[in-house]
Amino acid sequence: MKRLVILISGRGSNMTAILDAVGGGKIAGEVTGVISNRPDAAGVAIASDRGVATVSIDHRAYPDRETFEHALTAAIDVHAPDLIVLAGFMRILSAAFVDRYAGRMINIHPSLLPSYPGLDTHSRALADGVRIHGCTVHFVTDDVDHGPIIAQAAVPVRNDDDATALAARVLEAEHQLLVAAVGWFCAGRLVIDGARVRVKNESGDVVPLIVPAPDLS
Ligand code: NHR
Ligand code: GAR
Repeated sequence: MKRLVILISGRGSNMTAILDAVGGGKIAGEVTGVISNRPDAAGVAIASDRGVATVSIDHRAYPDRETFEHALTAAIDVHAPDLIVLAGFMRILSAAFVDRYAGRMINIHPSLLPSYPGLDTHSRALADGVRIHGCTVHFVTDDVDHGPIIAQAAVPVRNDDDATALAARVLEAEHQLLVAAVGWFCAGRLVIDGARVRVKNESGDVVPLIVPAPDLS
């Protein structure tokens, strides 16, 4: 069983999707801890209700990123995780931090990277008038939102979409995509090959996911 630590900042719906998939035996792993940089994050209560160890490390209580990350590293390392999942985690991480966990930290990002890195992805996609939007799971590197891409899911942009409606459609895709990617990692199927990621034993489950999605189980 792979040991997973999930980092969150808010609602925790992606975290919950992982907990559900672990509970349902779809991921060969266990979530040993959930860490939030916001003590009031709704996801913290959800995780602790489910019996997962939670820690809040409020970045505002630290003088700089370095001391915050020092505390974060300590909280992560007690779990000796095989994989760290950024699931709606909103703090940029330094090169030193990222290097420590190279090849074992992934992020779910709400756009089809390399389009729309950073924040406010849905409003920016609508402002540009794109007709296809989506989400990406990638390995975390120093170059924010530019690490090797593991998987992507596309959703249509509809005429009457506002950012809220579009975000909701993307979020559904995120939950499916993140569970698939974490499942592949835990099954030892991901190989980083330069800028690309190969999924070993690629079959029908490794299609560019269009929502409504094929069954990934
Ligand atoms: N860190 C590194 N080094 N590399 C990545 O790829 C990272 C990362 C940290 C977070 C998630 C990312 C996203 O999916 C992520 C990827 C926050 C910001 C940001 O600007 C940017 C990208 C992401 C997350 N954060 C502000 C900051 O100053 C704070 C914003 C806030 O607190 O609301 O850190 O989009
Ligand atoms: C998700 O849409 C995730 O992709 C996004 O925040 C949301 C968190 O929702 N992440 C970022 O924007 C990272 N900057 P959740 O807490 O319900 O999983």
